Amino acid sequence: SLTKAERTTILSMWDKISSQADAIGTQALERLFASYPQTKTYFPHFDLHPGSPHLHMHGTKVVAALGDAVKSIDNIAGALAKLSELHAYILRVDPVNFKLLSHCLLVTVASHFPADFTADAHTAWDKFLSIVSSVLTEKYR
Ligand code: HNI
Repeated sequence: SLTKAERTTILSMWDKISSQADAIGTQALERLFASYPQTKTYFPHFDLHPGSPHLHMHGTKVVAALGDAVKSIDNIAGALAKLSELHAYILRVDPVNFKLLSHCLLVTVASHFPADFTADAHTAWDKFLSIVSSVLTEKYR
């Protein structure tokens, strides 16, 4: 679980990230679909071209959900319970894909805020995203 210092790092960077939620979410998805094209199979109903309205809408939703987790950093499982059911029972996303999206989110945040993205910040975000991913995939087990 996250240390107190890691929680502080995440909370302190969140304001900046959420002020660019649309750009960060959209770019993370663009990276996901460009780098790992197999992930596109979950979105047959979306226009996945870079900058498409679907990418903007979905990217904003994903970052908003991360914001829910940040706001309930001591109870991420509770904050994301409904999303966990959605991904497990309805969307049936293979858990490997969460590592891929987490990586793309990490790279996107790093590229937007290079000065904030110290080694410690990298560790904190990596842990945070892996907790979010385990919450969203725990219903599979
Ligand atoms: Ni995910 C829908 C958040 C990982 C495929 N996803 C959502 C929604 C949110 C969300 C929020 C919108 C729910 C709603 O409308 O009620 N997804 C997240 C988060 C992560 C994540 C926070 C991990 C950090 N999702 C993934 C991954 C995949 C994925 C790894 C597959 C590659 N998600 C989907 C699909 C939908 C979805 C598919 C439905 C899209 C739609 O609107 O039809």
